[in-house]
Amino acid sequence: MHFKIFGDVKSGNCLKVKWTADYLGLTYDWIETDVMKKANRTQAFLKINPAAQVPAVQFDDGRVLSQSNALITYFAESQGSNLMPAEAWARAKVNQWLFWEQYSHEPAIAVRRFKRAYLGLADADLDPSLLDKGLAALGQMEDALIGEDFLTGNDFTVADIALVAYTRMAGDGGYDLQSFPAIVQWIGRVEHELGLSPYPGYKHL
Ligand SMILES: N[C@@H](CCC(=O)N[C@@H](CS)C(=O)NCC(=O)O)C(=O)O
Repeated sequence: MHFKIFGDVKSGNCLKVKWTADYLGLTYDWIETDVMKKANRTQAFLKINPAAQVPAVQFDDGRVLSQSNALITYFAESQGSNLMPAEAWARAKVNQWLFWEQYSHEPAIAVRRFKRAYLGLADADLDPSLLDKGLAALGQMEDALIGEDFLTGNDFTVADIALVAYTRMAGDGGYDLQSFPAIVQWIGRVEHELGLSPYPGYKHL
């Protein structure tokens, strides 16, 4: 299969898709779509994704799929990869993390990062609930990772890819990862699996 990924390199949601495709050895063209420059609002892009969001993937046969976690799950399943386990309970536990990421993690950690790093807002001008919600999410991850290699146990899955995307960037959002040692070690393991260098911080992207 061959496809185009419309993505913004600053976006964890987009990088999840790139990393999964790279891990699986898929071939694609990356179409940089800078949301700060409103490249997601052009008529051409809105025909691809009327929701005006990246990531979006257009396959060579014209089919389009969006939503980062739907994309990484599709890539894994279509390739028969253990990144999405076949056994029902194991799949359910991966899905548990994927749904949780989109409701309880990304809306706090990614949003606080975006407001601080890209909109340049001061901490005093940010909704305090973003910090509380993000810290609660990190606390849940820390508890789950103590004594475990990966989020669902011994196996590396799309749950780890989805969660590492914004967790490794959490410092940009003003979250101190040093308070979460099991997360820090897990980030290193996931970066190793994906062949990534440590995240340099948004200023060095
Ligand atoms: N739930 C979506 C979220 C996608 C999303 O929020 N994309 C952002 C970049 S990270 C975007 O395109 N923002 C532009 C906009 O909404 O105008 C996913 O996981 O793919």
